[in-house]
Amino acid sequence: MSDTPAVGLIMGSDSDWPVMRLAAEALTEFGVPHEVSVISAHRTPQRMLDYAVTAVDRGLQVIIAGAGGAAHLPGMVASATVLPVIGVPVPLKYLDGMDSLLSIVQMPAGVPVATVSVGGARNAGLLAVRILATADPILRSKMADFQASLHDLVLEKDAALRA
Ligand code: RP5
Repeated sequence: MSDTPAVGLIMGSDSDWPVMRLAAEALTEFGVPHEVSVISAHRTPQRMLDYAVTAVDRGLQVIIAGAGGAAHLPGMVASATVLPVIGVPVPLKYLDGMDSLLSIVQMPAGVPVATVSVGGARNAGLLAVRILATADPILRSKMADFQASLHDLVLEKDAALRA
């Protein structure tokens, strides 16, 4: 895998980083080069569009977009790029992230966003790895090893219950 960022990790505010860093950590674990940016659909709309329309030419293959509240960033980015977009509903102080979830998941037909659970940034990172792995046998093998480690962990915990 080249050093060019394959995944663009964006979020509406730096206040989303404590959640979104889990996606970055998953990508780092798998050695996936990625870039991180704060891009707000509401406060920097032109920057958001510029990011989305230049994403393919810059070599990005997947975009992970996290936002909270009126979370329009993932959907608007998906409307301006052909790349797969994974949306992360970031939970805020009120409404337990339900506002974020519904804002991201309920997309109109024709403009898909793959939405993970509220706060599910780690799974967003892992899903990005799986998407990239469809064309990368080494990444596919790393994902298989990771899944095997999950399996082994469950068996260890199971055995510990009866120890
Ligand atoms: C959203 O507004 C951001 O994604 C963030 O979750 C939320 C609050 O942003 P700040 O007021 O903390 O900058 O657009």
